[in-house]
Amino acid sequence: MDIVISVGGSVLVPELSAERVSEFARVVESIADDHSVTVVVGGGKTARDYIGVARELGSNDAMCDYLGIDVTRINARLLIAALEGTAYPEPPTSYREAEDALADDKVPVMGGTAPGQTTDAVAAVFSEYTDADLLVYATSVDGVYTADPSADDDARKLERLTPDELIGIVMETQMDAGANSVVDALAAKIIERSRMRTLVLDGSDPADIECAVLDGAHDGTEILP
Ligand code: U5P
Repeated sequence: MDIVISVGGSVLVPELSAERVSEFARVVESIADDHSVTVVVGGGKTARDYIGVARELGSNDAMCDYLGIDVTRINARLLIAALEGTAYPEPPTSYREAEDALADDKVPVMGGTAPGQTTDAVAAVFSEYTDADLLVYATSVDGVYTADPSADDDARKLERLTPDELIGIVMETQMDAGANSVVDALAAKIIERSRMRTLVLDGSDPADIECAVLDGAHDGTEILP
């Protein structure tokens, strides 16, 4: 299978720890033994901290986005370091470059590509571009809820939903730099048009990603047309 795994920055580096990044690398290597894998890494709290300061300094959203992209690539470099020769040595800055890395039998580990989106969209576009069989969002929440569970006591986790239903849920989310949503609105639109099989799951324990991909066992949300 061709698999794209989007790893939230807050999941890869809740705080900087070589042990944690190594655990993720082990899972990526295990999946890459039998599958073609691309990893897209987010910016996490560090990106949001930098964006917050830049905003205070008067930077506009696009400028903040560039700062966020730089942080996603720094996080990607940590995973590349842990993957040693398995990974392409640089975070690809374009989909074409990531595709070339795959053709070379390397695992591309990329961050952001362009302002106005998050790495959720990067993972969705690359999945579409390469006709991936499975797109996995390993996030800090354990699935897609009917509403924001931190704001709404009636929010329910969904085991399965259609891309159209996902769009309905995420369309309310703001698109400003550093925004947090289970999956950004652009990613949801791309998942819809490409009709891609997508999983959203809690990535706090990297072994859960391995189980989901290799055994199909997970407690998250499956998005199926
Ligand atoms: N970002 C972009 N374009 C990308 C990826 C990320 O502008 O292709 C910026 C956004 O401001 C985003 C931040 O909120 O970097 C951190 O990425 P993420 O952790 O939200 O995916």
